[in-house]
Amino acid sequence: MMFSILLLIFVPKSEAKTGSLLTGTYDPNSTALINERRDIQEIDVLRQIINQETLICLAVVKDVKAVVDDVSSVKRSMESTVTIVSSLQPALNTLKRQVDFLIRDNTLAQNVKSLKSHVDILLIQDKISAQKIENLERRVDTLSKDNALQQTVDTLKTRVNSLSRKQRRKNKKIVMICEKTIQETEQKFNRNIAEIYELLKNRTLQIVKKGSKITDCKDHYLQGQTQSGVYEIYPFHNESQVSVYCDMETEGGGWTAIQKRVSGSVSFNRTWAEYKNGFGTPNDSYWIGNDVIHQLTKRSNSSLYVSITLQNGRPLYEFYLQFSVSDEKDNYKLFLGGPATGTLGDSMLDTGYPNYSDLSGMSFSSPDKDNDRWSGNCAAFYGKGGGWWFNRCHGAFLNGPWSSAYWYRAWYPTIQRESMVTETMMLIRRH
Ligand SMILES: [Ca+2]
Repeated sequence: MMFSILLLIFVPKSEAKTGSLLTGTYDPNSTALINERRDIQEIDVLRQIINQETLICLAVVKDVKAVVDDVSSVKRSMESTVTIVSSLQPALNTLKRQVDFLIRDNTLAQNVKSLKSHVDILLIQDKISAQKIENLERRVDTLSKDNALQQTVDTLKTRVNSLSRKQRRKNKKIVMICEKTIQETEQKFNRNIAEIYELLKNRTLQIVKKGSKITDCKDHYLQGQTQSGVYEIYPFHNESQVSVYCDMETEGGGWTAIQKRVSGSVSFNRTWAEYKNGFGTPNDSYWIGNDVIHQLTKRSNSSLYVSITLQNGRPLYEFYLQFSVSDEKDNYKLFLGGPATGTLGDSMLDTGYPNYSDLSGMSFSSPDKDNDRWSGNCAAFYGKGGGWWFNRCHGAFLNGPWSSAYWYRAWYPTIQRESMVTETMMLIRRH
């Protein structure tokens, strides 16, 4: 449109100038001619400018056309893209729904998160382990490079091996010495044992043969005899043995029975000589003998334990701390001392009637030998009499006629019915 307007304006003006020159008078220096020339020059310049602008316009038109073509191409491309996008829209919608579903699935998300954390931890641990390994490798390298340390270790190993060998040799030597010492000691010990055995054997044989050590039941008890029964004792320190009954159970055991009555089969109506030497049998009823009693009590202080058992089985007793009997020249005088303790009560030592019943200090009397303080003979007064330490006469008399109406005051006042007595014993034990 712009190109067409420019052509209409310039073409008529140029033709108008040229017609004027052809029709007038020619004067090269005239003003009209000069003006005309100047106009022609300007027209040429304008023509050149127009030509140039025309060329420019043509180029612009060409460019515009190219732009228009490009725009069309872009428009087509956009339309194609829109078409493609439209065709992909369903697939995009599906993907969007899947993504939304995954976002809503918290469990899966948490699992993924947990796994991720775990993986992170593993990675950290792996990193730490790698670091440790690296450090260790560096230390190993350092150590392996440390020749001085290695040399020290080798030196120490050598020293330890050397010391170990020396110690082994030393230990072996010590063991040999110890074994030799043990062997010699064992031989010496065996020789000593054999010598001691022979010594004890000979000594035991001597003791058994002579009975020099077994003076009473206490010796038997001290040698391990704990069963009550009849034993042999050697109160005179010679080969004269005496059979006695030993009570190994009462009040600690070791008691020697100087009198024992369990039946009336053994009469106690005996002579002075019989009481001196003893009579009866220890496993039943017996009197040990006044000489033996004196022998047993002359060297050591002794105690007396009187035991009386009644028909109902009730055992009664009285204990006197001090008991001894003098020899025959002194008429086997009785020495009795307290304290007296027991269930019988004291009927020998302190009866309340010292001039009549107390027996300590009294001589022994028998039916055939009157040593009592009474005008008559207490030992022979009671029908079938018996030997005893009488005063004027007694409060206790254990050798009376067994189960007889003549047995009077066996242990007054506790025992007043002598027929009820089933067993008596007089036990002595040295201190
Ligand atoms: Ca008399």
